[in-house]
Amino acid sequence: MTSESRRRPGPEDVGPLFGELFPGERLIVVSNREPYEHRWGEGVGDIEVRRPAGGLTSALDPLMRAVGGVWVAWGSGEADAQAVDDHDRVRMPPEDPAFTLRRLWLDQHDIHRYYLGFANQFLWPICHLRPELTRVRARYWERYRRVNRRFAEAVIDEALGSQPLVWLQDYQLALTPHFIREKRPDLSLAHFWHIPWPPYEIFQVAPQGAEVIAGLLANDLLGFHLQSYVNNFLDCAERILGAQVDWQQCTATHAGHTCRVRAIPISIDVDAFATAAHAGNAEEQIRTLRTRYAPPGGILGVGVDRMDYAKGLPEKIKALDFVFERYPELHGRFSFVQVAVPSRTAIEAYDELTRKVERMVWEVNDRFGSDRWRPLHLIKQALPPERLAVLYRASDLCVVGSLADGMNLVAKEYVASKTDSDGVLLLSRFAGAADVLEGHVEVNPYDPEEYARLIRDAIHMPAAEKRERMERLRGTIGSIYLWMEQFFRYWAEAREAGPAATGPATRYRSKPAVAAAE
Ligand code: ADQ
Repeated sequence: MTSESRRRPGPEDVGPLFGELFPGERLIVVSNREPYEHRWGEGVGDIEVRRPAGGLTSALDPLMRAVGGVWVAWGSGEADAQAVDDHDRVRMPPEDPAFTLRRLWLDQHDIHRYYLGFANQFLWPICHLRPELTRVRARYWERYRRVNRRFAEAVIDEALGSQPLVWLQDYQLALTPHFIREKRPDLSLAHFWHIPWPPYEIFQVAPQGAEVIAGLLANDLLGFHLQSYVNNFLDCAERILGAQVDWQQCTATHAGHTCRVRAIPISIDVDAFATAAHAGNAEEQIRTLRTRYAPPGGILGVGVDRMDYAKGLPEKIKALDFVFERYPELHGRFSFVQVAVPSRTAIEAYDELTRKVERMVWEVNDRFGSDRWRPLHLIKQALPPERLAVLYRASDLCVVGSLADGMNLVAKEYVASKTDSDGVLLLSRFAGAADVLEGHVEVNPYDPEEYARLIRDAIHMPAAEKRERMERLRGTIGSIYLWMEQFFRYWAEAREAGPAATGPATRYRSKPAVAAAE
């Protein structure tokens, strides 16, 4: 059966699938970010519910609605504490309560040291191959451990008297599986790591690397986007922690427990983007966007990224600078809109990046722009996915120029929104998406002249080639629901394989693991 002939699973399929693989079982999802926030409304004492933007939380929402269960997350909304009961629980979604959101609270030190500190100034840069941007501080690590333990305690509390499946998300919670397993060795734990895992040569910089790996190996299943991240992780597990790795089975055994490590590339809700790109007054919105940003009768390019050094924004702007310098025939014929929503602004590297990007955009516009034509537009705003879908559809090409990226959902969102098959996706070879997609134009963000040439070629690409490439892209795009299905199938296999295997005595190459470091 081809990917075209098989119906793409939708949000309505995830509940039944979970029920089929795990009949009658409860699910606890754990993530740093929460799926719903409570905020103060207009009137005195009014509380409103908001869904923070985020592909993953919106994709897990249909699952939780179908399965019920509990979602444990940081209560980050300003009125969150007012909305919960005495056990920090609130039923969600508000219009049709189906699952329990269990909030835990972070104080300023937690946010600064656990979230902005160890998670975002150590794990994020090290996993994105930027050891020079790491900031190693004992207080960050200490607080990361403490907050991870509190997430574990909330899970243990919610699991009291039952044996739910526990699904953890991402790099903020690397130690939580270990802390859960310590108290509840009977629970089945699975984890998805959304960012890359770096090669051993880079990860060995991590002073607490052994503990981080041991924390993750307490899972029964650990998912990454790509096999190369799986291999890097297993290599680190073997060389840093001394875990026993079975390279054939892709498992690692540590402290008598075996964890299966699998590549499961994430995707998006393809139909939701396709539908949004055509919704209601989409045609009118497209005309408005093109009138505002594209030169009359000309070409419009788009980029959508969080303002993050991993996304390669200065490199992209440098390439666009070369486009306008080398190809003057494009003056007044081509404009580029970069949506770059500021994130983690309390961290200096991010603040510096914002200033650098603003300066570079200003310089390009100053050098090449005129009264009637602006080459670059920088939009530093968060846009709802429906508006992004229309912007994608309005654009003739999309440039994703990451220097390192676990997957990159924007690349897939562009393809899903370009239902008319008349766009070109330029995609960095350093984004995970470049490994799974076919039909994009691959760029190397470190080679600005070639990058510029490829943008120029994309502008002139014949319609037939665009269509042929878009069709190949569409055939390889996957779906968030297929990702979930694959994840659950691996999880079911891991459970069927029975209780944790007992491996040989562990040898440590560096520091002792979490258990010994208590
Ligand atoms: P991110 O680093 O956040 O995700 P990405 O995969 O591109 O990177 O996802 C960003 C999401 O935010 C997209 O859904 C995008 O539409 C949205 N977004 C970006 N700018 C926005 C804006 N201005 N307004 C509104 N929404 C905006 C991490 C990893 C990735 C991995 C994902 C999922 O770093 O590599 O693909 O998790 O696993």
